[in-house]
Amino acid sequence: MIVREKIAAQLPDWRARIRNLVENYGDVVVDRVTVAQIYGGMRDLKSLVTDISYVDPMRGIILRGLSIPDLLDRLPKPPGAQMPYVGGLYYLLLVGEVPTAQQAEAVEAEWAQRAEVPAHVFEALKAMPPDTHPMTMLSLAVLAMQGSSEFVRCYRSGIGREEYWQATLEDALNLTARLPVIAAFIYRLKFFGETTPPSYCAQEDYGANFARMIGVTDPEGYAELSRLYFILHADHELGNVSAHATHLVASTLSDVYYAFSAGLNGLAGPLHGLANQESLAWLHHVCERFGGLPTREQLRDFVLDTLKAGKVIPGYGHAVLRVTDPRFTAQLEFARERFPEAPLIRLVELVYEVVPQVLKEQGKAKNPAPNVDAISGALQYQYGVRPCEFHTVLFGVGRALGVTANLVWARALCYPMERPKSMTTAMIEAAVREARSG
Ligand code: CMX
Repeated sequence: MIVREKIAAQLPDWRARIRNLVENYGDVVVDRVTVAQIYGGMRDLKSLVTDISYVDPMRGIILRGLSIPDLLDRLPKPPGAQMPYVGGLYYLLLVGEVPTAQQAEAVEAEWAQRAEVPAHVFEALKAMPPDTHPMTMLSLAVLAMQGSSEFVRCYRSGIGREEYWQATLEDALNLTARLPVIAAFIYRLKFFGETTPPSYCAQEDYGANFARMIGVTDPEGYAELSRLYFILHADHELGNVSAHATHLVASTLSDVYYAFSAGLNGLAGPLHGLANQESLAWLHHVCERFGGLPTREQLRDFVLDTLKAGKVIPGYGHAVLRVTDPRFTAQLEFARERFPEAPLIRLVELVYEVVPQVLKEQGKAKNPAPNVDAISGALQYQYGVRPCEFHTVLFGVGRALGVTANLVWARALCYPMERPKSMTTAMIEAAVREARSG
């Protein structure tokens, strides 16, 4: 398989670079830790490594050296499509090179061969109470596939540590192939009571398959959105909760299924992926309150009311970014082109005009600009995928691409188990006293 050969060819050099750093420069200090960072959720604490993506606070996500606009421009596209193959993005993340159309199609073909979901997964989902949240269903479905882990099988058979990544790649390809089928099934089951599993078609790419399986009235348009959506949500370096939780769990040599299920549980929090659900619900509240589009003044008052109630404005702010998220901009451009008159998209634009100003005046949020979640739900709504509780599942399907690419490389480079050290408050107070007296 092309991806495996490409990674194998790069490994000796990567391993030598890391060995050189650790053996010859292991005592070089690259960052320091402040008391504020220890108590403040480790913001900006540089203690993780990934060569797959980097969030530049002023430019946004850079994936294998490419910004979002570059990525959308340079990745190969299915014939007649505006948005690239998702398989091309996965190739880029895994291999580190922009693929040719043939290479992107090779990944798409791998997915088509691997998309069959074990029947017990659908049965497990059907057995859940009808009010189960779709993210619980997705996490459960991923965990339910753990028994099929190729890594576990190979580990038990006694393969060497340096070979672990190959079995992890198998799991990664199987998981990412099956996720669109599972997500579409969750949607059809939860919101329409349909119990027949959808099937993946080898003649269609990842985005088109998802559009057909989920069942929307404009599958061609929605296939474009799906490609864009999965690409934009794939990766955001290693420190975000879903990526880090996945990485942390996998660092114990647990497999892709255990690890990604953990990552999904982190994604399901309202400060992270669930913000897309919260954001659309918040936009609906605005419309309900004002019977449609509010004036700027009305919207400003509504924003202030939200803040006074001690709530955040979902879809705004970011732990690393200090500008408008390019993933927001890419979706806004898509929406402007396709739905210029849609009231919900006009509301998204109005919110974009009003909220940053209010957050700036309030002076708390370090970044008052929108993130990826400020528009993604509104776009889904335009295509008829309306229940906002479902939207974080879509984030999860996209996020799997980035976190599994990271897991393959973490295994390939034999990164160790994570085990940071904690301190007591008394120790930190003592450290402060010592620093002051010195
Ligand atoms: N609305 C209101 N207040 C906000 C805010 C927002 N959108 N964003 C930040 N703030 C507040 C924080 O709650 C914090 O207040 P306290 O000091 O009272 O705790 C203060 O501003 C400083 O926060 P920060 O350093 O700017 O941001 P953090 O790194 O702590 O948090 C994030 C980042 C994303 C959790 C935060 O901006 C937020 O809650 N945004 C809304 C939820 C959201 O959109 N999350 C999705 C992020 C993208 C993703 O992961 O999918």
